[in-house]
Amino acid sequence: MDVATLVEQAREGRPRAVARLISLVEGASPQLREVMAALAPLSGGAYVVGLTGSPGVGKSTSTSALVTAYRKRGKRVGVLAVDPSSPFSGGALLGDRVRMSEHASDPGVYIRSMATRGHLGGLAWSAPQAIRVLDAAGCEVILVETVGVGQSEVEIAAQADTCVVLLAPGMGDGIQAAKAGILEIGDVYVVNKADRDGADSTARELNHMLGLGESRGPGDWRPPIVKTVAARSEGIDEVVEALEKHRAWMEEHGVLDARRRRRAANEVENIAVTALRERIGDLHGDQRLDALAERIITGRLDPYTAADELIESVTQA
Ligand SMILES: Nc1nc2c(ncn2[C@@H]2O[C@H](COP(=O)(O)OP(=O)(O)OP(=O)(O)O)[C@@H](O)[C@H]2O)c(=O)[nH]1
Ligand SMILES: [Mg+2]
Repeated sequence: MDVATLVEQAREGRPRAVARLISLVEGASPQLREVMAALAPLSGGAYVVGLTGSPGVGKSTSTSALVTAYRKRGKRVGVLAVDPSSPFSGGALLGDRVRMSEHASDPGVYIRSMATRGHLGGLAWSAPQAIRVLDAAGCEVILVETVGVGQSEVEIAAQADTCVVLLAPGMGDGIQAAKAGILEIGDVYVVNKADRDGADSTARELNHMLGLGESRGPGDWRPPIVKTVAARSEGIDEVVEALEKHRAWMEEHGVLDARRRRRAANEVENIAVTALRERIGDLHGDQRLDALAERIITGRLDPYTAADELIESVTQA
């Protein structure tokens, strides 16, 4: 099927076409150029929410409950579950499919898991493109769940319009959160599993830690802390309320535009760096690289100048 037809069908919200387009993204297909060119004028309408937090904290359960909450408000919802550490989509995310199964027959919901398939640039490169596909397909809210709290997961979540950081009682979560660098990126904090002991103290500890870094002026956003029992959908309406408040605040202060510009700039940078790395990678065994190496080991050239020459030679033509 040609790209124009696929894009047209995706725009009508046909799940198969959306799936095909995201598979093209996941597989770093050469057709992506054409796909992205066709999607460019169609996207920009979706509100993108990132959810991150330690494994098992309840991200998928919360995501599923949020889908229900947004559906009640009449919104079309996309869910992207990304696993930067895994080359396989599906495996680790199989459980999620079960948790999301109640939405499987709802045409107003599109759910997809995605992995890196080990290609260069990984999800930093492909997640924004998958988001663009869902956006063009008419999803008004896109929930992006990242598995784990490593650097790349945090980066993906931090690039959303609004970033939700989840914690749960116990596990010395406050300290873990601080270590993972997620105390800086949350716009909304959720203490999930509030049916368990220690939720109040986790919320207090979090509140204290957030306050420590505080140098906020009037009108600045103060990330709220919401307690939830996602498994029973308790507190989920409050999360939606916090999200809507953050969105309104961003719009009022020009932050939404700024974030989207930064996201687009990152995306361009990632594509450019990936292209450059691929071209340089193609040079292995090439005589140009060998010649530079030869001049370095014989003391005729320093590695910086050699790198400049290399960049120049791969960016020509
Ligand atoms: N007691 C309790 N358990 C919950 C709650 N929310 C989720 N769980 C359970 O916690 C476990 C993990 O939930 P998930 O939603 O899969 O957590 P996750 O953060 O998506 O996990 P990964 O994707 O593996 O990182 C499941 O067994 C859920 O049923 C809650 O509010 N209270
Ligand atoms: Mg999950």
